[in-house]
Formats: sequence, structure tokens, C-alpha cells
Amino acid sequence: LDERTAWFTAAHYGMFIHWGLFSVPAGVYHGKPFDRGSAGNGLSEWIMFNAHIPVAEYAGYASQFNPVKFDADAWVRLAKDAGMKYIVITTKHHEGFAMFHSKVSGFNIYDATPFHRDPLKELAAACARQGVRLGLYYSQAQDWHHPGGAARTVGQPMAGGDPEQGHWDPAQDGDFDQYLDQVAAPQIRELLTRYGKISTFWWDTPVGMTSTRAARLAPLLQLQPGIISNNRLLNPRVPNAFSGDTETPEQYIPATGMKGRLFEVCMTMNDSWGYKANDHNWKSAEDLTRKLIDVVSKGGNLLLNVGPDAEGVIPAASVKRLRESGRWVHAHAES
Ligand code: JFZ
Repeated sequence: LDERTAWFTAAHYGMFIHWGLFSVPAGVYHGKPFDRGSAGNGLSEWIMFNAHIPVAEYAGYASQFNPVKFDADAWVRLAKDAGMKYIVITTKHHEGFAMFHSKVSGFNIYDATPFHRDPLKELAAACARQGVRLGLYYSQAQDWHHPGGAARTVGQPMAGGDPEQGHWDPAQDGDFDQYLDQVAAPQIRELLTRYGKISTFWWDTPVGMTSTRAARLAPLLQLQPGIISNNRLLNPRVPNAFSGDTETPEQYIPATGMKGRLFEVCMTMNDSWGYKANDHNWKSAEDLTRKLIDVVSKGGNLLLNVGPDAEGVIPAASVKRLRESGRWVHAHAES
């Protein structure tokens, strides 16, 4: 038994939280619902890309982002009541907006919104108080706001390739290596030094990443001894030096598990990760419970997603399902 990963294996179940500026448009741009954009997806956190919203216009959503109903303790309590042992939250998704008080870029929830609070600080404190582990999602490569940040090219794999080819606004042009050194790396350093103990780190969509570039970010994880990381720093489909600790099957459960590798299935309760006002395609509580049992029976973890809205509220449909399914979990789990 690996001492570093034992807690993860025993945890079985975690809460994924996709929260960002995208919670403001909530899947609708200029009155038009974006259910299928140029990226071929209707994910609310992809609306900037799908609708090719100009950088300056998108940044304007920050003035409307005031999630005064955000209650860190209530979120953590909800996760616990559902039987979850850890939380993984988006600290910066592809839109480039930091959901923490970053000194590296003013494009963050503390400095750029009327909210003027650091929700990550509050969440970290609540997790520590209630004994729930905290993990951080950070989009290291795709960043559609900061110059030089990568944007995927439709039709190309979301790993490697040309980081600049998917840009739609000249404001995005710049040097990818400079972006990595001056935005991504220092923000990751902030995340791993200013919020107490961090248990997992969730890289995502390594567009433009090479092993040379991955090698400049990977050592930052040493700032948190014992941290676990997923396989999306470089190319998740190719085993390599940066495959991290966990495989990340997305929206499906591998038929026979993943021999020799830890894995964490991530799933949404409806069809979007970020809050999407017109997405009512909810899976039933029973279905979600069966999926949890299926994943755990194969030796994996389930990271089940919620998408809080722009007021900081986790949708009632999600809360209802977590509570209903949580009753089963608590009745059958050992601890
Ligand atoms: C990524 C993000 O683009 C998405 O917005 C969300 O955060 C999700 C959890 O992760 O989407 C992916 C990443 C990898 C694959 C598919 C979608 N993949 O490997 O099939």
C-alpha cells in the first residue's frame, strides 16, 4: 500500500466544482443559448471559445459577478453529507479567470469583481475545519485571456500541437513560453503555498504542451509534499514521465477498471460542468448512486461535478440528488 495515495484509494468519492466567470453568462450569449458552438460542445465553461467572445468583452462579465450567497461551510457540509471525502475546485479554467486572490494577474475574483473576497481561502478554511481534503484544478495551458495562453484548434487533439492556432482575438497573441513562466507557473506557486494543505492537483487539456514545458511546471508540485496529481499535464493518452498518479476517464466508466493505475472517473450530473441555466438534463439520484457503486467496485474514485451559479449557489437539482444518493452512501459505507 502506497502511503501517499492510500487516502485517495480509500476516499472513493469526491466533489468536482466547476465555478468561474462562465457562471455569469450561464450558457447564453447575447440572448442566444450556446448548445453547440465551434468547439462542438455545449459546455457552459466553453462559451467564450464557442461564441468567440472578444477578450475585453468577456472580461466585462467580472463586473456582474457578485456571488454573495457563497457559503464555503455549506458547500463542504453538502459534500460530507453526500459521503464525499474530498473536493476539487476550478481555480482557473480555460477562460483565464483566477477564482482566488492572485497577485500575478488582476483578472481574478478578488480584484476584478464587486465580490472582493477570496473564495478559495474560505473554502480551504472550511475544508480544514470539517476534515475534507482539498484539490485544485488549474488549466495550465489553455488560457484564452492572457497573451500567449493556448486555445485548442477544433479537429486537433487537446494535447500538444500549436498553442496559438485556435486564437480568435489578437489580444490573445503572445509567447506561450512567456505565458507559462509569467502567469501559469507563478499562479500555481501561489496556489500551492498560500492555501494550506493541498491534496490533489488537477491539470487539464495540455494544448501546446511539450515535455520540455511540462518539465518546467511539474517541479512546482514539490511545494506540497505528498500531493497527488492527475495525468493531464502533458498528453493523457500517451504514458510518459508526466502521467502523474491518476488516470482520468471522463464521462464514462471503464469496463474492467484500470489495472496498475489509480483512476478517478469525472462526471457531470447534467450535460455541462459549469453552471448552465437551460440544461435540465439531470441524471437521477438512483443512476448516480449506481455509477458510484460501479466505479468503486472497479477500484476507482468518482469525482462528481456541481456547477454553482453566479450568486454562489449550488443548483437545487444537484443538492437534491446529492442528499438522496448520500442517504444510500451513509447507510452502506463503513465510515
Ligand atoms: C476538460 C475541460 O475542457 C472541460 O471544460 C472540463 O473542465 C473537463 C473536466 O475537462 O475537457 C476534456 C478533457 C479531456 C477529455 C475530454 C474533455 N478527454 O481526454 O477525453
